[in-house]
Amino acid sequence: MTTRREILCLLGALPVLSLVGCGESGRDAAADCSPLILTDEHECALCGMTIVRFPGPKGQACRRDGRQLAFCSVSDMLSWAWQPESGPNIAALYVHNLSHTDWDEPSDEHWMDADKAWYVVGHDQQAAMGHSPAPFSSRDDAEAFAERHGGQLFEFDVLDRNVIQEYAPS
Ligand code: CU1
Ligand code: ZN
Repeated sequence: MTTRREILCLLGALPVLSLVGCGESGRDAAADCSPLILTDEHECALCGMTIVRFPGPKGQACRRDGRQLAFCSVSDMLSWAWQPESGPNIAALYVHNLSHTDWDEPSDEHWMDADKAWYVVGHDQQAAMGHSPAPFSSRDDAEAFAERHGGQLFEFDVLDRNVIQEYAPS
């Protein structure tokens, strides 16, 4: 069934489009920046792969135009967010909170604001695309994870490509 939303998306250049949130099903994204529930319909906005069949914490972005993007990994979300053209468009970034859910099958009941998380970089766990920073709301949990799996703790503000290159070279 083709919905009105999909038709608007197919039509392309209507001004109303920025409010419709093409590519995401069943919600008025402009009015609601709360995290999506990921299904096997969602493809990573950076690499295009199906998101939910792989382990590791995922990421989401809500753009100022209301569009919501999902990512196969925290790593791909950060790569997108660090592109110069992305920055001004970001209204919110979310990551799975590993203080409350697990690495292998992170639950969509446990998203948190990306900029409030502690990240472990350089641990030994594999995410969808290889290494991915592991986000925790609790610093203690991040430290416990790093004791078990290796890696160093970083806050969002100091995380960048150089940190990833240094602590988790690909
Ligand atoms: Cu991927
Ligand atoms: Zn990806």
